[in-house]
Amino acid sequence: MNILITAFEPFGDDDINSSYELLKTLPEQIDNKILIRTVLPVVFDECSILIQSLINDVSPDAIMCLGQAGGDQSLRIEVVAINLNDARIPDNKGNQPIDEPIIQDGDVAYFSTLPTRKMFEALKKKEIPTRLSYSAGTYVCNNLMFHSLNMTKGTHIKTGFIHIPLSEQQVNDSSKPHLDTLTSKKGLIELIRVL
Ligand code: PCA
Repeated sequence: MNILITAFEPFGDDDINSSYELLKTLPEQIDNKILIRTVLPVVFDECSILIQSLINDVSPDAIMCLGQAGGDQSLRIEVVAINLNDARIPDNKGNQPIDEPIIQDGDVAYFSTLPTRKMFEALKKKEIPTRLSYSAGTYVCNNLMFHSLNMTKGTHIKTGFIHIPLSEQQVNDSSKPHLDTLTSKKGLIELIRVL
C-alpha cells in the first residue's frame, strides 16, 4: 500500500512548520505501508497542482495531507473541506483571496474519505491528544484538502487532512498551546496504521 503524505513549508511569521518537522521524522515504511513524503508550498492552488502530478506518478492508495495549526494542542482530524478561499494573511506568493470559491460552480464541500472516526478512536485509545474538527479553515490547508478530495472523487484513493499543533520548538512559553514532536509522531504513526 502506497500512502502519499504531504506537509507544508513555513509561512507567515514562522521559520519552521510543525507539519514539515514531523514529516521529516517519519520512516519510509510502516508495516506494509510505503510512505511517499513530500513538502508543498503554502500557495493557493499551486499546492494542488503538485499533488495532482504526484497522484499521477505514484498512484497512491491513500493521501494524508498535514498542515500546522496554531492555538491547538491536539491532532486535529479534519472531517470536511469547503469550497471557499478567505485568507487572513497573504500566502507565500502574496496571494490573498477574500470570499472566493476554490472551484467556481464546484461542489460546496467534501467530507474526508479517510476513516476519521476510527482514526479518532485509535488515538483516544492510545491517550494521544486528538479531536475531530469540522472546519479546516479557509486558508491554504482547506484549499489543498478541497482540491485533493475533488481530484480523488469517485476513485478508491482515501484522502484527508490532519492539522498538527505547534511543536515545542515553536513556543518559548510552554503554557502556550503546543504538542511535542515525539507525541505528534506517535499519533501520526498510529493514524497511518489505521488506514
Ligand atoms: N497551515 C496553514 C497553511 C499551511 C499550514 O501549515 C493552514 O492551516 O491553512
